[in-house]
Amino acid sequence: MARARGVRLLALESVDSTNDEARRLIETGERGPLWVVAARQTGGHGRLGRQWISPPGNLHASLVLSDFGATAIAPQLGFVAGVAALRALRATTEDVGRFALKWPNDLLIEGAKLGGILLENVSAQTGDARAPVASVAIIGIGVNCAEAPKGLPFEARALTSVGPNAPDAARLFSHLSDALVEALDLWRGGEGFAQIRDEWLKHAAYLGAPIRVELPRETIEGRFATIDATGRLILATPSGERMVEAGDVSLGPRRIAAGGVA
Ligand code: BT5
Repeated sequence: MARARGVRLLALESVDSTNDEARRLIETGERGPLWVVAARQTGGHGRLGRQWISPPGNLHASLVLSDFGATAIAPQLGFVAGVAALRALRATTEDVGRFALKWPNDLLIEGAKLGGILLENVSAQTGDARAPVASVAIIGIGVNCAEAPKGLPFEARALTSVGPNAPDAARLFSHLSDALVEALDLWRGGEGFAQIRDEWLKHAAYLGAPIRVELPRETIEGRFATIDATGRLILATPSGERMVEAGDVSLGPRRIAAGGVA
């Protein structure tokens, strides 16, 4: 289906990062829709330049997408991708309850990190004097199909933990690429974000629960109330609602141990 819609595929054995390769292609004129997929990455990364451990057998894929709508709504694409990834995981594992989406960009399996989404935007020349610059999105998706790293500060898990019928990276990708076309159709350049948001919230980890959000300069605690019409996290705190654009979420308030904060 994705191919029928004109989505092309560049499949690589190894690359530093599919997002970085996508960026280089955009810089030389690529406008998508194009998937860049690699069997392994040597310099995969997450948000804020964090490392993304990318052993062979896992899924590493980035979609180059332009003409999706106004630049301001580009952050919504992370939620579109999350919904698509969740649909693909459920379809390929016939599993209904194990997977969850963790704000803003994590894929969870039974609470452990299974994958992540890295959304980046590149300003590109259009060659049109009336609108010379356009935003091209790179939607990067990594899923631990075969192997998950150990020794992280939180638990990571691989899809193989669902059993012998777990999809390999190729099968998951074929569902994911179709699911993303469908989710983009539902989103309709932002007009359908309410439906994407509803579906995202249906599978949201920690919704209604006490959480802790680490921001660059502070950590805030409160109840995860919802996400708003633009995808910001709304935290209910004793001093009122806080809207958070980006941060790292973990469950529960910091435990207060005798004698101080644990
Ligand atoms: C993410 O970042 O979760 C987004 C990851 C996106 C990866 C894809 S793969 C295809 C494309 N090309 C790229 O170069 N990137 C994208 P963030 O929320 O910042 O989480 C990063 C953190 O997750 C790291 O600091 C580690 O703690 C942890 N981590 C690293 N590798 C992991 C893995 N394979 N599985 C689970 N957690 C991992």
